[in-house]
Amino acid sequence: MFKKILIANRGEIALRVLRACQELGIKTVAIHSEADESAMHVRMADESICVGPASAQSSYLNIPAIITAATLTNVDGIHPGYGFLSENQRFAEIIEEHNIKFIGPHSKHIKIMGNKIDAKKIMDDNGVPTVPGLNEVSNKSEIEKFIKNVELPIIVKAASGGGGKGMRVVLNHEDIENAINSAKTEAKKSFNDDKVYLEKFLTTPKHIEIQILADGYGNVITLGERDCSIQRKHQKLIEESPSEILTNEKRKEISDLCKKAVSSLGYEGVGTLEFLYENNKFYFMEMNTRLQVEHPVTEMVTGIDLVKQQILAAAGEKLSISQNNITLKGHSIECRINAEHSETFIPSPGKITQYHQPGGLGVRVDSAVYQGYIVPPHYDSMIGKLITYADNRSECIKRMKRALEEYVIMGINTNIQMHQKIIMTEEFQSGKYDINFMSTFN
Ligand code: MV4
Repeated sequence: MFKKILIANRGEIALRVLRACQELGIKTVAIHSEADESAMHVRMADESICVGPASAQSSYLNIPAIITAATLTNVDGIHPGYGFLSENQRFAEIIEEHNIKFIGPHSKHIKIMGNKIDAKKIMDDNGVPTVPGLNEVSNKSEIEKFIKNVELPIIVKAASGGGGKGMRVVLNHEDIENAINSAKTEAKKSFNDDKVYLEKFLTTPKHIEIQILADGYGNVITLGERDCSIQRKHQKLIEESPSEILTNEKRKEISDLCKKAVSSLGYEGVGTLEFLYENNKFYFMEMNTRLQVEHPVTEMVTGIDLVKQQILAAAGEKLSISQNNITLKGHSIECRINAEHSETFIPSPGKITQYHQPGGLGVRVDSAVYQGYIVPPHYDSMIGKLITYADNRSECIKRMKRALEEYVIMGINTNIQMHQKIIMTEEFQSGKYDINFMSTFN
């Protein structure tokens, strides 16, 4: 088992990992930027070390500084959290080269899934249904054939993409060439890789993802799904588990396919397979090789501590849970609390002058902020996650409504009111919303 882990992250996820380590009896090292000297993750860790100036590029993304910190503090593991270096193949490799365990999958699996074309090929080869697509866009007649087959609209995506960058929806024939070229230019600029591919554009899908957990002995389990369809500009806002619209048969069918594919890959650790879901069919899009922001809703309905399991698997332990032990019980919803203006969605950093967080049965707040804390302008605007749990969905929504009403954050703008409005809409209440929900919401 690990003796000491360095947490290469900040904010609520650094605390989440810290807490798992404390329960496992593992010492912790926090890294921080000059702007985060008084951050909660620094205060809660056993040791802390400054890795650079405020900008993420010179601190939380500064690989040499982080490796130096890890060497100086003599850690035997590094947890990357999400974002930052969590899906950086080179980071994982360098860590291993220093005889430190990267708490995540093998770097080769980060690499494969980092290329969305390769990821789709691998999943397709292993029986997972994928979005119909075309991977070679240099041949005009091949493109014509593809469109004839799937019909417009189509979407152009960057092979190294994610987060909506390098994506173009094509509605009309005459726009295809321009869309491919401008997607290529944007992809080159953003990812230094201008490779793009085409997919049939699904117009009203849900975004549903499957959580998996694997050890180094070929054991893989699935922990149900999360419905993440409430998103804006490719930022998720609300996630829930289970999805209201899935039957047990559909859930088991897709879970079994994911399990088989992940197992034949030899993948280790936690992972998420992202799907579009339309007309009762799943279409694989990409796989995330990290712990995700929305993991708590899965923890609430399975009763499993995903971060502890992730650390245990990375330590080389056999999975202590079998698929038979997994049952989805009750319902959980997560609202991402962002420091931003309610109308413009512009980030709203600054001092939190008053802070009261909700509590009570079935209410969980994963956050690293406190009264008097100054939200720095240098990083993501998410300042916390409000998660509720109840026996069923309708009770869970009522609990979320109550918890949002109880939440007091003064001094900065937040999206708490927006969440209150969203969860009271007929569409959200029915559970039948799709990825277009936010484009018509105001
Ligand atoms: C799609 C899609 C529909 N059809 N792919 C991929 C990355 C993720 N952040 C959004 N992605 C989408 N991929 C196919 N084949 C719909 C989305 C999508 C979306 C696309 C354009 C504009 C806004 C969107 C919001 C959510 C999802």
